[in-house]
Amino acid sequence: MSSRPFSAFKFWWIFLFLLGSSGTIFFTACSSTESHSDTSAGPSSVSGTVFEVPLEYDAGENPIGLTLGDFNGDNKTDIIVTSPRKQNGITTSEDGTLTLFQFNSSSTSRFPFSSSTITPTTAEWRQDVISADFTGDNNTDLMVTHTDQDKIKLLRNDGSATFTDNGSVTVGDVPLNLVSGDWNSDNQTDLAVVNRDNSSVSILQNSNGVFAVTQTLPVSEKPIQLADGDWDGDNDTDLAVLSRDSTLVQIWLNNGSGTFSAQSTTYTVGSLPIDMISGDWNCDSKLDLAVSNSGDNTISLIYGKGTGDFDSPIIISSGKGPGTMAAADFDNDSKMDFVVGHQFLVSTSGFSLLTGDFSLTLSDNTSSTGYATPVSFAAGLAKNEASPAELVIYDVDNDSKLDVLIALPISKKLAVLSGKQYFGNLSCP
Ligand SMILES: [Ca+2]
Ligand SMILES: [Ca+2]
Ligand SMILES: [Ca+2]
Ligand SMILES: [Ca+2]
Repeated sequence: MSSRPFSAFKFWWIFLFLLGSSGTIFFTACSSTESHSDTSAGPSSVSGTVFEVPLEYDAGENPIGLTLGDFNGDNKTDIIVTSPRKQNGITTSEDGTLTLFQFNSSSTSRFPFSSSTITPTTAEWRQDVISADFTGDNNTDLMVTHTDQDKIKLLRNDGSATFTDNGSVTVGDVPLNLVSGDWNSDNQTDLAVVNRDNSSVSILQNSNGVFAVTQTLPVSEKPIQLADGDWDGDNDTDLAVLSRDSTLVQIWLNNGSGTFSAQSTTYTVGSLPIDMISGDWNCDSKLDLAVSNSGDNTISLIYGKGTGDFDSPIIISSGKGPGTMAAADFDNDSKMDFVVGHQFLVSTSGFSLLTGDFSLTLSDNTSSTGYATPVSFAAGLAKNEASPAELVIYDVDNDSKLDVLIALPISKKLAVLSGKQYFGNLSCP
């Protein structure tokens, strides 16, 4: 265990700001002491013509993670929000509560879901959560990181969105981020997890729902995010690793049987990178990468050549403090657009408050970078509490317009922003 296992990005804890003579104490939450822009201007408050005013739903004590899946077998997508920590005054305690938003076919709401709380048998710090059928029974299970114990845990779904503990596997030091994929093409869903504090990635293979570490990749300093995709077009799934302190993306290619080898070329991103996603930004059938750089308010776009090599990163501007990001083609020009969550401190008259917003960056063929200036929107109703921890683009209300789901830990809400303008696509045509 690290002596400071909880200081990673997305690790929310209480933070207090003492106000001079008034003696008032303001509490807010912070994901990292070192990654926030400071500004005197507050967040955007306009939804305008692009999104409806946010709808908000209670989502646990400290909602920071979102995962989508059909958890009750009705072929409709449900939403799970994870709350790793409870915040009581200036202390925090392990939580691990999951809030299930189950699709309700009889609802005519813009958010046709019914919520319920899934409380763990034992309170656990579940930092990251992903969903897939890990046991081969066609039910969508959950895999969580039990970060303070250096473990990952399978929560097995019985098919009715009831989850039972199916055992843990020890991985590296401070596991932060999970991805799943079939590394060895045996039709069982395998895992990779990034371990921040011993700078490694654990590769785990699945045998009928039982996971074992089969390889440990030594990676650059302080890895925080993983992305997967077939970078070299040989029909097996490869990995990319984002390391915060070295500001590097490293590429690891799969030999086809689930053993990964590092490519010698690495890609330098901006300062204090937070998130990395993969997708085909220019719809040329070659997978690309994007990294949010919170320290310099930019996004690095790294276009794939389809050979396992990538072009030198192209930098586009973002709003203040870019963090969580997602991509979709909102305006149907076969170029992916980016939705980015921003976190930043606002400092006025003696105190600072962590706040945020989100932005939409549309593709623009007339721009030298291929992208227009980002447009910012409020992420929640209480604008000084609306600091996005994670966001997902999805057509929540099934009107073919892309919507945005945002986890807001300070306000303890799931925000839903229904799209008004763009009939988009989540992927290339
Ligand atoms: Ca490959
Ligand atoms: Ca591409
Ligand atoms: Ca577009
Ligand atoms: Ca919609």
